[in-house]
Amino acid sequence: MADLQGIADGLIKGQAQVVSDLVKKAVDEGVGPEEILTDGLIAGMNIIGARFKKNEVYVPEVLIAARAMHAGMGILEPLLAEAGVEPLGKIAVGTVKGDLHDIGKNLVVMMLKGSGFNVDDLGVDCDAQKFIDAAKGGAQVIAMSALLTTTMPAMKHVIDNLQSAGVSVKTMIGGAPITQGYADEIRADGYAPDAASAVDTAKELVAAAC
Ligand code: B1M
Repeated sequence: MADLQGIADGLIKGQAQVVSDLVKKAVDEGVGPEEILTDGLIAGMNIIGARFKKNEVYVPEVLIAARAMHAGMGILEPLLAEAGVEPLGKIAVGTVKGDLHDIGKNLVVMMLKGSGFNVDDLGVDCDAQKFIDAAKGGAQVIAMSALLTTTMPAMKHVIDNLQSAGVSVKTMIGGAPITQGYADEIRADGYAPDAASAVDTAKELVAAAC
């Protein structure tokens, strides 16, 4: 029987091999990739996040847990992407300058790919020029992720720079400290609180861009 709690526990303990084996086993048993992601990997990472906040675990433990998360995500990514049929549009996704938190961004990328978008994953620590180049390269939507309150202003910087470069592109933002109010304040075209709703927002923005 699929052991989603075991996946969460393995992630909390930073046991990449255990996580990888249990994710493979759950897939083989026919559990949907989204269920494995939500009830196994994300459930475990949420607990690590809460413990990190209470200083019960520190950066090294969190990093090891993040590696275990990546090990599991590596197995799920092609399965989530399989659902895609023809590209719904082109979207460039990255974390903003100074922000190295890429787990949420990678989830957004996976969900977008899984929903049929052509995704240009720009990675982490992206400066404004990188987003501008992606827009000039044909992305219809620029999607930015930030996890730190200190890196949120970089989103406004990108939007201002896109405008002054005269590039016409839709922008969307997300990440734990981001709100709809902040999106409105910096004139982002869209905001999504999680990776699943990022897909809906991206669809709306692509439709509006056409
Ligand atoms: Co960092 N960190 N971290 N960290 N870290 C947080 C974010 C923090 C809240 C922890 C805390 O204090 N409680 C805190 C930020 C405080 C603040 O600014 N308010 C913090 C800090 C302070 C730091 C450092 C400064 C610590 C230090 O060095 N002293 C440092 C900064 C590094 C840097 O970026 N320059 C740092 C470092 C790290 C690690 C490297 C150790 C590691 C990152 C590993 C990695 O990503 N490869 C790490 C981690 C793992 C976390 C926590 C524990 C977990 C983040 C995570 O991956 N969550 C986090 C605490 C927490 O969140 N409880 C914390 C799971 C992930 C699925 O959620 O990314 O929110 P999230 O993504 C969600 C949504 O936000 C949304 O979709 C996802 C779910 O569906 N979403 C989008 C995200 N992007 C989106 C984009 C969209 C739409 C939706 O559209 C474009």
